[in-house]
Amino acid sequence: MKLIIAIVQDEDSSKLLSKLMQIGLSVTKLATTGGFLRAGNTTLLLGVEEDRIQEAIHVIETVCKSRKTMTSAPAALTGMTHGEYTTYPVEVTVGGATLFILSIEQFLKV
Ligand code: 2BA
Repeated sequence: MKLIIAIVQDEDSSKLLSKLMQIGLSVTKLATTGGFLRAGNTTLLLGVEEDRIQEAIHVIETVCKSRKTMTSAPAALTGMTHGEYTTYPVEVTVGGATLFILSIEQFLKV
């Protein structure tokens, strides 16, 4: 068995959860926050048998779309007192999904 940790955008999470449940995969949904944007995203935990890993990845790929969002990056103000900063908008492409796939030593329900 493997553990898929999938970080997805909130907008995709409901549809993705439904699709994964429809094909009989067990999923746990966590509300998480991205370190860069400091915005909400969703992390799904899926314990998946090895022979269904590609199927799970395919569903995630199909549902999760990449999107562009604006964030602000700090920039030094030229000619201002030392240490003064302003921000400027930066476009960032987020997603589809960030996946970590780990081998599971033991899977128990006690
Ligand atoms: P965030 O950390 O909020 O990042 C959102 C998006 O901002 C990223 O999209 C990426 O396009 C951009 N980004 C992140 N760090 C950056 C940096 N230092 N400089 C410039 N742009 C940066 P994704 O790559 O699709 O990542 C979406 C979310 O997946 C991330 O949200 C984070 O929660 C998670 N994630 C991505 N890579 C990760 C990693 N190696 N470890 C843990 N979590 C990760």
